[in-house]
Amino acid sequence: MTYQLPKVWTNTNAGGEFANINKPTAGATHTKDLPIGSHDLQLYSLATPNGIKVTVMLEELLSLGLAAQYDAWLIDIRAGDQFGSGFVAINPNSKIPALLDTSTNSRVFESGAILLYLAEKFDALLPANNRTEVLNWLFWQMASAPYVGGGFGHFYLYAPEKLKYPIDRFTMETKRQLDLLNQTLTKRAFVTGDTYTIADIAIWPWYGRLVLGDLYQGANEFLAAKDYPHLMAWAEKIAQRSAVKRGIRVNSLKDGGILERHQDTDLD
Ligand SMILES: N[C@@H](CCC(=O)N[C@@H](CS)C(=O)NCC(=O)O)C(=O)O
Repeated sequence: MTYQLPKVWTNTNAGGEFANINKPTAGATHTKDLPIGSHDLQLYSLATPNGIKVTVMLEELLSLGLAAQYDAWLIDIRAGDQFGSGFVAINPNSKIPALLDTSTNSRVFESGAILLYLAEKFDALLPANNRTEVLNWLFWQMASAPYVGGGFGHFYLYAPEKLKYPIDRFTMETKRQLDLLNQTLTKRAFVTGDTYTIADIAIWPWYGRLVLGDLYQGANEFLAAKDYPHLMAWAEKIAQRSAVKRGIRVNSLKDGGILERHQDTDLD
């Protein structure tokens, strides 16, 4: 049905999967302090693609022997935890992931900024001789993934009805991005060259999991993921990393998930 535009938009609640938490205003809706554990790094997150980027990064740093111990606290976005006053003080944008580094009293929000912050803090996974290319792809991911998540995934899976126009539009753009990654990975073992970096860590939870069929049910077939063999091989290779296997379980509400991670949590 064609939408007759009113002169001024008002919120009539369009329905769909996240309608109960979506609203047109920013800021805290209730007072709630965040818990704080014993480590310098306090992560407030959930194992969505954006959340997984950070837990995989932290687990990669730990597996390199770096002192990146952290406390991971679950933020249940379906329950509205992201609108609590403590969380909003760390991320005024009310989205996971958010990080607090108590050693420098820094709040860090936006998953790309968190990856960059941790890479610089620990001098890892951001090679100095390829820094610009890594940042190219890190920023590419941050700018491109909303077409996949907010566009394709929303209309393919979450919208209250299947609408051809937005599904066609966002499927086209998602496939263009998959083709770009596939072409890039034809020439390189990892997205930015011979080594695994924060660019791979940012890109895999979206594009890797999408082609592996772990993001939106059936979407790997719908998008003909088999047509991107180099991307698929890269996705499978990264899925085998032990830090990745650990990272995707932290702050996860799914079976096998570890709701929160603290000092003694055994993830192996
Ligand atoms: N650009 C942000 C996006 C973060 C984001 O969209 N987080 C989602 C979960 S993946 C969220 O917290 N949604 C809660 C909400 O929209 O209320 C980042 O990469 O950190």
